[in-house]
Amino acid sequence: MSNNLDDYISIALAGNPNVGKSTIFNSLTGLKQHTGNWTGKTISSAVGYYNHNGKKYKIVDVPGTYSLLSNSKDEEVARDYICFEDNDIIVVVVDATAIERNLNLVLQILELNKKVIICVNLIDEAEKKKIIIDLDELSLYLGVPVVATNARNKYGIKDLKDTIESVITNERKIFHIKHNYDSDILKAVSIIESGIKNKINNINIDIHWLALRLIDKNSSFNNSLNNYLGYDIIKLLDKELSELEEFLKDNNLTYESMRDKIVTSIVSRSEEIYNSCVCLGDCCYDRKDRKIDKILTSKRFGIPIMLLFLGLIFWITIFGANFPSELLSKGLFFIEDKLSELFINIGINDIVKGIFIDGIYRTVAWIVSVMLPPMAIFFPLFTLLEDLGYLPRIAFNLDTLFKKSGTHGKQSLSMCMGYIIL
Ligand SMILES: Nc1nc2c(ncn2[C@@H]2O[C@H](COP(=O)(O)OP(=O)(O)OP(=O)(O)O)[C@@H](O)[C@H]2O)c(=O)[nH]1
Ligand SMILES: [Mg+2]
Repeated sequence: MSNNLDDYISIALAGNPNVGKSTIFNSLTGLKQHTGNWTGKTISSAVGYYNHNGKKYKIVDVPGTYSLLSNSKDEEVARDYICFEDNDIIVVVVDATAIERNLNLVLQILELNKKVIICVNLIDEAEKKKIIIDLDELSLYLGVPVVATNARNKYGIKDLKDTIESVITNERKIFHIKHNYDSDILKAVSIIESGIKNKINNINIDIHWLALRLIDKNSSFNNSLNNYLGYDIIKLLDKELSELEEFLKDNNLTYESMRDKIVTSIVSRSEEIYNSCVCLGDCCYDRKDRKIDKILTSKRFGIPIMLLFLGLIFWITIFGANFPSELLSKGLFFIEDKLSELFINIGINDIVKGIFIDGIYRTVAWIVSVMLPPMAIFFPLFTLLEDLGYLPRIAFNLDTLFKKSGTHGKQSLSMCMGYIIL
């Protein structure tokens, strides 16, 4: 391995404490970084190296942290490393059994607008607890690739290496999804953002993120930022910061209330994403149901799918009934012949025979052989649609149309049954 560190692609392995970062680090590098079942084992950043598909990677096991916004001294090292170190990619390790809590840090790291991959570790523990995570949906919400791992038995480690490579080579794109803050935050951010744009050139940090951090007025963060930049950005932005103070005063806001708004917004977004991507036990079926429902009742596909379903049922009913109808009529008319012979043999009067055999029996035989097979086919199929819950969707799809003639969408179902009976 060459010693020139410029040759290496640098990876920061970040995440909440005790989510398996060091175990992943060891699996990737073959090293033996200290792991154990208590939090805060990694207190300084360990560095390791590995090769993959001819490329050389340098990976840093960053100490665990819950937030980039905290004032805690313990978390400063991790925060500064994640925010200011010029890494090629950040792999955020999350605990599959505590996705919602872990998403807070994920969303904060995504705001940096850097290359990020989410590694959902402890997937085996999640399986045991019947926690089902829709990784594709999670990836869509976050705009970055999501890989599932069980670092203990190295499951998913190869996939993680491949995904890191595909993001580095831009084969997999990262979509920067801006977090939706309320108008007060956005106004405050825009004041600082315009100052940064006008006064500072060649800044290697996302300006929107930087403005968000500056309205937070976190002195520990500001010190680290000034160290990183090599000048006092607060002094440079004094005009904008006084404009911000005025804005806060005019709107009865404080730095604390702004900070609360930012944190609350991230927490509720985490909850929203968690509810859409993670489910316990059987609730996944509900989500699938909702997806199918959307298609079955959509303007575009609702009516064509309905016509297809009903067309198929009518076709099976009408053509499928021919064969049993024929069989039934043959059988019943064979019985009619036998009954006629019996009536003649025992010498029953022609009028009585006419009433019972040619009248009552023949009429019932016709009705049974013509109507029973289509009904025996149509009603079970219709019941099946009802059990699948499709009939209310048909009523919903046709409701607007039927309302035009002063009736209800449900009427379409009685019309379907009436058609078959006719
Ligand atoms: N079942 C299971 N256990 C895991 C997995 N990954 C890690 N562990 C275990 O989880 C515990 C914590 O793992 P660490 O790698 O030390 O976690 P960490 O994120 O480095 O923790 P800090 O350094 O304290 O932030 C250890 O006992 C690991 O063996 C996994 O995928 N499945
Ligand atoms: Mg560790």
